[in-house]
Parts: sequence; structure tokens; C-alpha cells
Amino acid sequence: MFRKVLIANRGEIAVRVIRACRELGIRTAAVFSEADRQSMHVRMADEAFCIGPAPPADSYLNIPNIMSTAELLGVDAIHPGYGFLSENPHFSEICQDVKITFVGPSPEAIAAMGNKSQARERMRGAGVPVIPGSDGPVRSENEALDISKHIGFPLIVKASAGGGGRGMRLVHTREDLRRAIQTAQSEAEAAFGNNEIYIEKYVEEPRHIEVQILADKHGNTIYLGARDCSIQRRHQKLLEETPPPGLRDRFIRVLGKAAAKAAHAINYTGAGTVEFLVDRDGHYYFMEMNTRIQVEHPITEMVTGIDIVKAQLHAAAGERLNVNQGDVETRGHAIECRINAEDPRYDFRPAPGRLAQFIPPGGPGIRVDTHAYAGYTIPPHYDSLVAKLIAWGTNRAEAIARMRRALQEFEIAGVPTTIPFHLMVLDNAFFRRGEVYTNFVQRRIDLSALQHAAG
Ligand code: MV4
Repeated sequence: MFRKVLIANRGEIAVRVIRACRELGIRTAAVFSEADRQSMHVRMADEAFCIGPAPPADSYLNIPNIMSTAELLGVDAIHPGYGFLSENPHFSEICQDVKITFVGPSPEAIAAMGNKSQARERMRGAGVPVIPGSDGPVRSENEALDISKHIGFPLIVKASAGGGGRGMRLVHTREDLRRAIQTAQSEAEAAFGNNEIYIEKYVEEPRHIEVQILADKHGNTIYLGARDCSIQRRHQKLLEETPPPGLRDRFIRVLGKAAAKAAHAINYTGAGTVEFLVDRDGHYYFMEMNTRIQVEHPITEMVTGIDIVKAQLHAAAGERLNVNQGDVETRGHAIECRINAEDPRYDFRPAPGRLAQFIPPGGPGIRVDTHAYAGYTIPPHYDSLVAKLIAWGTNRAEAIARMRRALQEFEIAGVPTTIPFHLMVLDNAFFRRGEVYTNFVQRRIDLSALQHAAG
């Protein structure tokens, strides 16, 4: 196992990785920006080094500064967390070149999933169901028209370099297609420096179901159940749960096998997530693969008892998986609510500031992953996540009841938060029946009532 790991991240995920390292007896090196001197990960790590000014490009994305710190401190591995450099194939490659282990997949595996059109082709080739659409990138308007004759409308034009909802365009009619192709290409060029696009049939009111996988460097890949991440707003996930309500165990096993097949096809190693769209008829389609640890990983840990961050470190160190698929059992139900410093009165806009009060909940079945404390100031330069509140119960009803109780216990003063929003979701009759889909918030939550409650 590693002797010392550098954590190239900040916030709650840096804290989470430090905890896993501690349990494994690994020394930890934190890096921080000038805006993060007071951050919890700086205090918790064995060593901490300032790597630059507040803007991410100058610090958490500054590869030369991070690599020279890694060399200086003599670490044998770097954990990238999520966001920042976590899905940068170039960074994974630089680590390889200087013989520091990147705690994540190979540059090739990251790149294979980074180009969404290429990922789609790889998955189709591996026998993983993909949404009907183009075979690879679409080069011309005429090619697009041809495809539309096969798949019909509505369809969706996506940027190969996009993902996570960026660079997508919905097209309803043949008449709109030519212009949509042109606009999508020029927008993709401007946003990603790559104008490549592809086409898919538009799946209406899908659920977003994702599968956590783990793979070692000896060819073993397992899946750890599925998460429902349908409750989101403008592609920002707000609440996730596992198992996905209403899906049969048998169906989840089918998704799990498809996810493991997807990962295996690109020689994936470490922890990863395969995202599927599931339509109302129960058809499932590969959408994207996230080649990093994800924000919502704790709910999977709660129902499987597997520490996914420790598993990442074991896999990166070249150890064999110490569990077989048959050993993986899920127990009960878990929900995560993302507590963000956002103001619902102004369209959920980020509202960083000083936490005048911060008293997290506790008690049976509750886990809080956070880097915040009373008196801490959330800097304006990064995401607005204050804490992840995770509730476990023997069944969904108990998990919901515990989450409600914990949200009510949570005391945060000084900044507005998403707590009132989550209470509203948990009390919603459709949510309680497990009727969730990607436009749930838009369709079922009256944000104006929330504005009143928060104001
Ligand atoms: C889709 C889709 C419907 N049909 N693709 C959004 C995020 C990105 N990963 C892909 N996304 C979608 N792709 C086809 N062919 C609907 C979405 C989508 C969505 C997906 C998951 C979670 C929330 C979403 C919200 C709006 C649209």
C-alpha cells in the first residue's frame, strides 16, 4: 500500500479521502488555494501546501504546481477526488510518466469515455444498449436528415466533447434540423474547441439510473447496485437514492451486468459509474460513464458496507478485489440530500458566505459528509456544496423519515440552503410513491411556495 497520498482537491471530498487514508495508515498531503487556508482538509491532513491563488485554473487545476508539490513532498500517489483534474486524461498520463500512481483509471480509459460519441460506439461494439441514433459523429446536414428518417422526432443533437447536460439541443421537426446542426456545431466549437456532434432519439421523461462499479488491475469488475439520480435541476443533482424505487432486483442485476461489461470493454480500473437512461417501458440505454468517484457514492456505501474510497486506493495499489460479485449484498435503503448554500428566492443562485451557525444532525442511520464548521466562510470561487446528508433505513419509508428528522435537526445560519427544498421533496406525494423522473422538480415542486417558506 502507499506510504503517502496527495489529495488534489478541496472541500468535503478531500476530507473524505483523508479519512480513508487514515484508516489504511497512509500519510496525507493536502494542497490548497489562497482562498482555502481555513478549510477543514488543510487542518486534517498530515501536511498541507499552498498551490496558488483562488481561481481554480491557478491552483486546483494547475498541473505544474500540483506535480512539483507531489515531487517535493515525496508522495507515491495522487487522489484527484471529483471535478477539477479527476477526468483529465493528460493529468493521469503525467502521473504515469513521473511514476506517481494516479488513483483512477488509465489515460486511455478516461479518454475513451471523455468523447461521448466515441464512448457510444465503443459501448455499441461491446453489446451495451445505446439510444438509437447516429453511428459515430454526424458530419453534414444531409447525414442528419438521413438519420432522422430512421429514428424520427423528437431527437437530440449532442456535442461529442459535452456531457453532463452541456452542449445538447432538442429538435422537434425536420424543418428545424438543419439550423440545429449548424448551431450545435458552432456552440460546441465555442464551448469545447471541438465541433463534433452526434444524434440520438430523444427519450421522454426518462429516469437517470446509474451503476457503481469497481475494477481491479487483474481483470475483475463488479457492480455495487444502482442509484436513482432523477431528482435534479438543470443537470445539478439534488437528491439521490438507492435502490431506485420501483425497479425489480432482476432489472438492477441486468443493469449491473451491462455496467460491468461497459467498464470491462475499456479495461477500466478503480471506481467508476455507468449512467443509464431508463424509459417508461423499462428499456435501458447507456448514456455516459463517469471515470471518477462521485458525489453520491456514500449511499452505495451505506447499503453495501463497502468503503468505495478505500477500494479505490486498494485497486490503485494493484491489489485484487477482495469481494466477488456474489459477496455483494445490499441491505436497506439510503438517500442523500445535497445541502447547498443557494438562495431559492433567486433561482437557486449560489450564496456563499460565513456560517454563523452550523450544527449537523446525528443519531441512528445518519451520516454527514462535510468540510464545514460554525464560523467557516464558504468561499465564492468553488461549488456551493456545504454538506451531504445521508440517511439509511431498513426500508425506503424509514430512510425518508430519518432524512426528514435529520433535515429538521440541521441548524445552518448565515447562508440560505437547500434544506427547505429537500423537506418539500420528501413530503411530496409523487416522491413518496417513488414516481421520480428527470423532470420531477419542474413538474412536481412548486418553487414559489418554497420561496415563501425560505423568505
Ligand atoms: C438524453 C435525454 C433524452 N434523450 N438523451 C442530460 C445529461 C446528459 N448526460 C444527457 N442528458 C440527457 N440525455 C436522449 N437521447 C435526456 C437527458 C436529460 C437528463 C438526463 C439525466 C438526468 C437529467 C436529465 C435532465 C434533462 C435531460
